[in-house]
Amino acid sequence: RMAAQAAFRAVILGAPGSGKGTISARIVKQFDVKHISSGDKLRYHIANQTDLGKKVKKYLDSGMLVPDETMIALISEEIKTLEGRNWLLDGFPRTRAQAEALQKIYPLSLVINVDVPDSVIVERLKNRWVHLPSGRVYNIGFNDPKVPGRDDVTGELLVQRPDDQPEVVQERLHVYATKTKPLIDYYKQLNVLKSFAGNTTDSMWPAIKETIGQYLGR
Ligand code: G5P
Ligand code: MG
Repeated sequence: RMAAQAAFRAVILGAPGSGKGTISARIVKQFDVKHISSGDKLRYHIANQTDLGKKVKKYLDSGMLVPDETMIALISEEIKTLEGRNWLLDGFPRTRAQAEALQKIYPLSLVINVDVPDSVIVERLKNRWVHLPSGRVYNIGFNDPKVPGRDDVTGELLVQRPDDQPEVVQERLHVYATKTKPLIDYYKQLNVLKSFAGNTTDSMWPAIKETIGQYLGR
């Protein structure tokens, strides 16, 4: 790998609950890549009751999208702190306006599109438990915490996300289908899209790892 090689800039795209966070954690473990989850950032602000947190809470609770200007400002700031590093965005962009704003400042190396059936997603989200401060995610029967109801690293209590209630999940799937799914075509046209379909993370992971390895080496 040549020293002058440009940084790897990637996005993981997929419906709510498709496994973006889970796959991102595997990528970070395997490769020298920094992970930015827009949802984790927003939940951090909500938990800490910052001005931003107070402003965005109603959107997350109801499964609606936070306004584009707010998201573009937040994520641009985050990316700035990673100058020259390889990064992977999870949950951003989610609209055409966000995608265009990102592409203008940082043309992407790769967009990983994760395609999991809605029926599988709905079942998974019923069983999701999260450690809010870190964003660590568990699923009963898939990756159980070592001690039931407790985070593996800190031992702190796990909670269910308010937006994992079935009605809100339906709203999020609808928002994804109408606002975010069209980005698949946008990125196809830019020749950066790679799609991976399956019912489980384990079944998709080898191909995803192989693809990223082509950019970053093993
Ligand atoms: P988020 O936080 O970006 P979503 O809805 O896009 O939320 P989510 O729910 O975080 O995505 P994920 O990261 O794709 O899902 O999935 P995950 O957490 O890794 O996996 C889901 C569950 O399945 C977990 O329990 C995991 O353990 C389990 N799992 C994974 N693989 C398997 C498997 O193979 N088998 C089984 N059985 N289980 C598995 O956004 C939240 C909100 O923030 C706002 C919006 O309001 C949004 O609704 N927001 C934005 N608004 C505007 N613009 C943006 N850019 C925004 N970004 C966030
Ligand atoms: Mg996530």
